[in-house]
Amino acid sequence: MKWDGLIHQYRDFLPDIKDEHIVTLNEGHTPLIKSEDLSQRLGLTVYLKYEGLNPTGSFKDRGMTMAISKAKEKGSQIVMCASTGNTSASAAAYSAKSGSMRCAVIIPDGNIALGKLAQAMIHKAKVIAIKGNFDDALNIVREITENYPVELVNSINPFRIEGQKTGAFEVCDMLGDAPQFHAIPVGNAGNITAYWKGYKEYKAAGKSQQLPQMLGFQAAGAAPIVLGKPVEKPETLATAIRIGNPASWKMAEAARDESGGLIDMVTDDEIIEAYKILASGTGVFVEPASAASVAGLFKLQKQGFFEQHKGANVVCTLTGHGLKDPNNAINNVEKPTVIDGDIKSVLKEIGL
Ligand code: AN7
Repeated sequence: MKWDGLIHQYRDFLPDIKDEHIVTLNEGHTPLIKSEDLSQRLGLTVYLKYEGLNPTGSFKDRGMTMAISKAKEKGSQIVMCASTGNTSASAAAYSAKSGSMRCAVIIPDGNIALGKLAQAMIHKAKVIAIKGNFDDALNIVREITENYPVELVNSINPFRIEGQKTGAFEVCDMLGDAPQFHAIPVGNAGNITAYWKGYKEYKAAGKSQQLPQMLGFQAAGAAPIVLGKPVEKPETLATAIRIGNPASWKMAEAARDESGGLIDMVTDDEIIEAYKILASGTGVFVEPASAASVAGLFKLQKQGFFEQHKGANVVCTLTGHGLKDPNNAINNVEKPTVIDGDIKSVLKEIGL
């Protein structure tokens, strides 16, 4: 199958853009993996939309191809974003691919995963670390992009949402219809907004028959939508979703309410448990924020939420690759023991 990236694939559903302006790394077409282990544990039929397999290792590439292409069409020379890491990695890579744009990113110092920082830097973005959190960084970026000829590529940029909604199209295309439930982590709330928009548009076009209930999950230390008020000092080890005042707050609530779904929160312990179960039981390595969707399903299952829905299809968006954040993995496993380098010692260690 020929795959030239999601703009070419889903052009009829996306803003107009000429071929010459399209900036693509052939993102999208990520696998929808059936998890027998999670299906059995949850009494559901669980599919994992593994967005870690996008070119920069996260779902952000879907929105970034659209936003950077539109910036190129406009003749922008500089793009800018605030980021907990993945947006900056993606913006940096797509700016590099554009061949004409520079990229500046503002990140919260000390709170972005190592892999993401490495990506932004190797793609030659101007990386600015501030003493503050994501919400502070986004305020600065908003102010600068309003007053200078700089293109904002956070998900407030509507082209980001447009690109990201293709995740829902792919789920429907691969599954034959929308699932009954769609579980997704919520940080700045762009992705839940995008998926819901995608599901609605696909159904309206006759490409799918049903709409899912959207199940969004925030980290307990950074759960403004669940608490109904901004969180001044968000804290979670899932640094990707360490966000206290999401830009797409209202639209996330609309996705929740229109779909008859919910937005709940999961603790860091629950996130890490789901993170380990995904890796050891299904063979899928994600970053902690991504595991929030699976942690949320476990929480709901314990509460009896799925009692009436045995075997129902549920799709979890696994937003980012585990290799983004190797420190979290290493801190949560037993370190290998160092032994003598002879066969006898190795056999003993394996238990043979
Ligand atoms: C792995 O990169 O906000 O609710 O600045 O990286 O659409 O914000 C990242 C968010 C989930 C939350 N999972 O998505 C950023 C940033 C991962 C993420 C989210 C993010 P939104």
